[in-house]
Order: sequence, then structure tokens, then C-alpha cells
Amino acid sequence: GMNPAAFLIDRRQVSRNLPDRAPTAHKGLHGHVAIVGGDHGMGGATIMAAEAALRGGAGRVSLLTRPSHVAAALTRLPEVLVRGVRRSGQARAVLAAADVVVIGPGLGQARWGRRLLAEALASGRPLVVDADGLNLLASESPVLPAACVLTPHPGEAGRLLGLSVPDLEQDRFDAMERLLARFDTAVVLKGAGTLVGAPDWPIHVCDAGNGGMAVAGMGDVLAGLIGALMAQGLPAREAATAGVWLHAAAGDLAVREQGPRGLRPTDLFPAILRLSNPPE
Ligand code: B4P
Ligand code: MG
Repeated sequence: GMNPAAFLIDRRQVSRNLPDRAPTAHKGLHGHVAIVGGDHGMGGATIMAAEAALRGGAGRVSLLTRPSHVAAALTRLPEVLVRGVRRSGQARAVLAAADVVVIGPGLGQARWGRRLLAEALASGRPLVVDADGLNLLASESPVLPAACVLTPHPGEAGRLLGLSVPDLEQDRFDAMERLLARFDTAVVLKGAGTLVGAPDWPIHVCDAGNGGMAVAGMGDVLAGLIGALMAQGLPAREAATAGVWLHAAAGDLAVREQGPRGLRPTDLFPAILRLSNPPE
């Protein structure tokens, strides 16, 4: 049920919080996002996250992925600095240079992904942890950086908390409280009525979004978007809130134009641009 202590995400507040684009801007002012993931067979997830980071306004986007995905990523996204990583040590320099690291989409849970997650944590950079990054956190209790957003869907949140999905969905607010108690960082609990929480902060509910968004890859777009907003200077919980709202409202705009069936995650990009650049 609706928690009386919860707030709806305020779309006007989100618009006010969006990073400025000064006439004298240069790319160094808008942050560098490093996207990390895409083990064998899962390259698309990071490509979508990287495109979302660009469309979210990041000044620079790097992608660290399996060498076998480099050509596809460059073909789709010539703006992105794509680096093939065989061993996790090859990621170190790019991670150190990033303002935010988005890790998890297509990461897998094998040695390659585990080592990259360890590198990302060791870098001390602000993090967005999604997908298999979260599944790997379930079996460890690492120290997370102060600026961090976790973005579990109910399946991942259930794994983190040792709860079944039905039990967790029974009381999503309680699940959020437990995630906050365990990780002490900003958390996005996805699904219809996505919740955004952070330590010592009221839980916020997103009333935008729709069932057309239940399609593989949609979460990867959200992770890249939140990373871009953090890299442009929004604190973790504001970046999470703004990213969740832009993503859901973009899903609503896209569905209004083309209907809910057959929506692709990449169909959200034109709407994300429109919502981020409202007419004066
Ligand atoms: P995975 O196989 O791990 O799926 P994924 O690769 O993470 O997909 P993706 O990244 O695109 O989607 P995500 O949910 O991250 O896991 C899928 C399995 O997990 C399912 O088979 C199920 O067992 C479990 N699971 C996942 N979501 C569940 C849910 N809501 N309820 C119960 N079980 C669930 O990101 C999707 C994005 O789209 C999010 O931002 C989300 O908020 C949004 N979205 C999806 N449906 C929406 C809706 N109806 N209304 C509003 N927003 C919606
Ligand atoms: Mg996902």
C-alpha cells in the first residue's frame, strides 16, 4: 500500500535540478562517465547504457567492455571512447579518470565481471551499480563509495535481501527500508511505481512509466542516464530521482506516440532529449 511518509517525485523539481548548459560550457564541465560491462554475449546492454549517458548530457563517455564488442559499439556510437578489456587491470586508467562509473549491465558473474567490479570499487569513484553488479554484491559486503546509486529490479532486490519476489512485492517500502539499512546509499527499487530512497530522506515514488517499458534493456538505459546526471554534478539521490523521472516520463511520451506494444529501450532517446530541453 501507499506509505504515508512517501513523496511523489515532483516533476517541476526535477526540471529545476537538471544541470545547466552554460553558453561558455566545455566538455570538461559536464562530466566523464565510464560504462563497464558486456561480457561475452551481453554487449548490447552497455551500448544502450553508453548511449543513455550521452543523451543524459555527459560531457564524455567511455565504455569498457569485451574486445569482441568494440567494433559494434564504435559503429553505433562514434562519440564514445571504447576500450576492449581482457584483464581488469586494463580498466584502471579509464576508471581513475572517470567522474562516475556505471557498472553492471551485461557484466556477468564470472571472473571477468567480478574482477572489474573489484576494480571499480577500488577506484573510489562515484558508482551506479546495476544488474549483475548487484547480483555480485549479494554474495559480498563491500565498502561502497559515499556517492553511489544501486538500481535493483525486484528480482535483484530479492537476491540482495534473501527474499522471494512475491514477498518483496508485498511491501516495497519495507524492502526499500531494508536495502537502505544494509547499504546506506541511494537506492532505486524499479518496477511499476519505482521507489527512490536514500539515508535520512523520505522515500519518493515515481507515478510515471507504463507496462510498455517491461522489455529487456530498459534498465540499462536508466543506469546510463543516472550516471550522466551524477557526472554533471547532481548528488546521488537527486541524480537517481531525476533519472527515474526522465526515464519513466520518456517511456510515457514514446508510448503516447507509438503505443505500448513493441517499444524498444532506444525509442526513449528522442523523448529523453525533449524532456531535458523544454522549450523556453
Ligand atoms: P533480468 O533478466 O535481470 O532483467 P534485466 O536484464 O535486468 O532487464 P532490464 O535491465 O531491461 O530490466 P530492468 O528490470 O532492470 O531480470 C528479469 C527477472 O527479474 C524477471 O524475469 C523477474 O523474475 C524479475 N523481475 C524484474 N522486474 C520485476 C518486477 N517489476 N516484478 C517482479 N519481478 C521482476 O529495468 C526495467 C525498467 O523499466 C525499470 O526502470 C522499470 O521501472 C521500468 N518498468 C518496467 N515495467 C514497468 C511498468 N509496468 N511500469 C513502469 N515502469 C516499468
Ligand atoms: Mg536490469
